[in-house]
Amino acid sequence: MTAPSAVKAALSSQAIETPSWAYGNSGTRFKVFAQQGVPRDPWEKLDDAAQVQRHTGAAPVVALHIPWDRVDDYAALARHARERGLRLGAINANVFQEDDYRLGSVCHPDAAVRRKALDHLLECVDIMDATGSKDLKLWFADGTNYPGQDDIRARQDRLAEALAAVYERLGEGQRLLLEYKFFEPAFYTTDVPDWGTAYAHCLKLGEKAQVVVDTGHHAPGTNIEFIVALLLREGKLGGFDFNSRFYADDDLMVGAADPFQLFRIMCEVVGGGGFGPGVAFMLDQCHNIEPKIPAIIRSVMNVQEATAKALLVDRDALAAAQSAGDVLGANAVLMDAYNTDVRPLLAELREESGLDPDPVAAYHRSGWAEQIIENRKGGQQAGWGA
Ligand code: LRH
Ligand code: MN
Ligand code: MN
Repeated sequence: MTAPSAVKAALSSQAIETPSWAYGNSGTRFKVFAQQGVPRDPWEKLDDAAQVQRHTGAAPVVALHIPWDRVDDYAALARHARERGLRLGAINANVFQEDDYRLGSVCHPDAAVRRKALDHLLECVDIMDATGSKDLKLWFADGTNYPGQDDIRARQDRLAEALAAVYERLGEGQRLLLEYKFFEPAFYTTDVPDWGTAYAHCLKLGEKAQVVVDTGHHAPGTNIEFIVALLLREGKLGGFDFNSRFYADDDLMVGAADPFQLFRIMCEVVGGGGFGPGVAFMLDQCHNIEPKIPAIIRSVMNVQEATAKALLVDRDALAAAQSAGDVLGANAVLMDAYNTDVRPLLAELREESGLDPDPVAAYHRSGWAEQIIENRKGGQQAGWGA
């Protein structure tokens, strides 16, 4: 097994990005359950994110969603983040919540709607300039519900045109991250349904364009780690939207439904050289019925645990077993790492960094939950689900 000191050193460099919308009220299309103490604006979302960082030391980045996090002064918002030991991460564009987008956004048959959507994407790059964010994350709800409704290939052309215009606008060090999702809200065709479509567009665009793997956006049984391995090999894995699913795009806590899958994904990341700057470890989750801040802390810990196990894999032993054709031996190397209890190692790492070994307990003791319930009335809805 890899030496614990090397595992700890690698873990200390991991930055997990939490989504601003995870701090807001959310729900399903049936009901949004408002919770007490929920942030009333983006500033307060960052205040909560700072608590996650304070207790985990591993979540220094926060993703924004525009317009859910619209403010007058984005540079001031970035300052607010910095003052709390945070930085602003991906800017998530939103071209799916206006009446104009009934038939799509950048793939819409009407050029005026496409222009409106593109303008929003370009505005998001302006916001990145102001916040210092490096990543523009694009997810399109575009698609059709009925055969014949629109021309599948023409929609791809429109998509390519919009992406090229956005790509052109990117500055030095900025990336376009394209996210795919196999269905929903469109049911017949989806314009970016899979990694292959996202990859084909990113390949044409150039090296600043990469694919985002949202773990909840695949059909049951999909081998996500294979996709990760392949994208990494091609230099096209931009990052993750981590979450768990049982059925569709459930947005449950990462590592809750299938910690073994998360481990297998992290094994490919570590083995493929994707651990380090370049691959963004973002969460894309909603906490509909559970308290939000502890759920986000738990999610960060779940990612750390899967990462620690992946780092523990004895790569030399694995390679030896693989090249000897030792099927069971190779599998045993992986399972040894997966079955290791890494919680003591992570507790030790936290103590060495001056943190409480138990972040959830430390949060509960901190009094923050009581304070926000007392001080904040009428929390903001995350942005959808009503
Ligand atoms: C779409 C998605 C995408 C959105 C987020 C809120 O299902 O995964 O990343 O921006 O949810
Ligand atoms: Mn996502
Ligand atoms: Mn999703």
